[in-house]
Amino acid sequence: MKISLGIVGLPNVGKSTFFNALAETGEALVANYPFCTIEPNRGLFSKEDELLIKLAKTASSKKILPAVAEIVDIAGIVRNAYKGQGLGNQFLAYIREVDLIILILRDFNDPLVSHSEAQLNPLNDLEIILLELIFADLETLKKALERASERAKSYDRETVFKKDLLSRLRVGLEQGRLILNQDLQEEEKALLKSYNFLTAKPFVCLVNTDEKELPRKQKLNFSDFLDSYLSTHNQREFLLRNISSGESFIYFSGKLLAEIKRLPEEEQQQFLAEFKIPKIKPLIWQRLFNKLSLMTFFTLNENEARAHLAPVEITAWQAAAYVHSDFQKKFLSAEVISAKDFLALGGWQGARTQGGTRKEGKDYLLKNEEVILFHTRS
Ligand SMILES: Nc1nc2c(ncn2[C@@H]2O[C@H](COP(=O)(O)OP(=O)(O)OP(=O)(O)O)[C@@H](O)[C@H]2O)c(=O)[nH]1
Ligand SMILES: [Mg+2]
Repeated sequence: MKISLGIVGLPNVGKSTFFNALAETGEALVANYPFCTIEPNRGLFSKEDELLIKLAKTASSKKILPAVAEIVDIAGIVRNAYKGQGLGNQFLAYIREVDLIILILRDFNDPLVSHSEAQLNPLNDLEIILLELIFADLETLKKALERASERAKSYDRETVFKKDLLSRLRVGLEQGRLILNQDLQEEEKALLKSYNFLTAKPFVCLVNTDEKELPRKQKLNFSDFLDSYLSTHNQREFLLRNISSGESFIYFSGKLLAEIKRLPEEEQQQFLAEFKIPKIKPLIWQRLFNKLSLMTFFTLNENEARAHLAPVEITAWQAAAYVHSDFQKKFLSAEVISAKDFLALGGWQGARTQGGTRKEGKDYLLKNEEVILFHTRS
């Protein structure tokens, strides 16, 4: 399953610096002037997975292939970007492609790195970005509504239903509520998929913090975050309407991440421990699993041990397609065992002789961390 994360934020907030810290392939240019990034930088980052390493050892697999996701470093957004300010609104299309948005907010002072806003206040960054996404969705909605209104004259049931739904979304957006937070039925969500609305996408907030402040700020939840900066009543109302007070942001220091990346592996660990900084990659993976309701399943043989990402509640038949399209076309059955039992019983052979594996059909609902072997027609 291909998963993609997009980095979004005002110019010069450390988006490309964060991209470089995370991406294992691809490198972005980092510079102290705004709009340094124009075309998106794309890279991959993998999930460190101790369970996969143990499974590979037990299955004597030659290669280990961890779960990977794509990360896309996008150009900076500014006020009125939806109208074409800054680099125009072309780059909004790149945000439409991603599954999860990583919002980077600036909370570091540095006279050498200019800031597009007069004051340093990450609450303002957050408000500007969310509003720009709302305005961009309102533009999309306006066009979609015009099309639907023309067609609705024919009174076809589905078009009328769509038009009503789009009108409701518009009212919600005009009241400052992201589509993500609007009350929608599953059927309505499915209907909206093809529009790729920006505010329907889940997002995670990351705050690029002065390194000295990092130990203190790491513990803040969203309520504390709101209390830490100057804000107006309207700003608070708007933000609280869209972000739950218990949500926790990720605090990081772009400067430290860039320094750490230059060190050899052993020294990186020491550095993190000394400054009491948690590793950034596992934090991102944790949010990714949570926001997108993902799970992992494994395929294991002598050649490779591989972790796959999948949405929760996936059937064995759907899972087959994530491994190989042929596995789905020629699906006969799935041999399934939990990773824990696979390890305890010493691999496929031990598991089979001790009755540890089960034969399941197409409709079997996979559970997190199961090992699966697809049997297919020849
Ligand atoms: N002092 C300080 N500087 C930082 C930090 N993180 C990034 N920078 C610097 O800020 C400048 C901008 O960083 P980038 O990563 O290029 O920022 P960006 O958000 O990608 O910028 P655009 O692509 O122009 O929108 C660079 O000079 C970085 O070295 C930080 O935590 N502290
Ligand atoms: Mg950049």
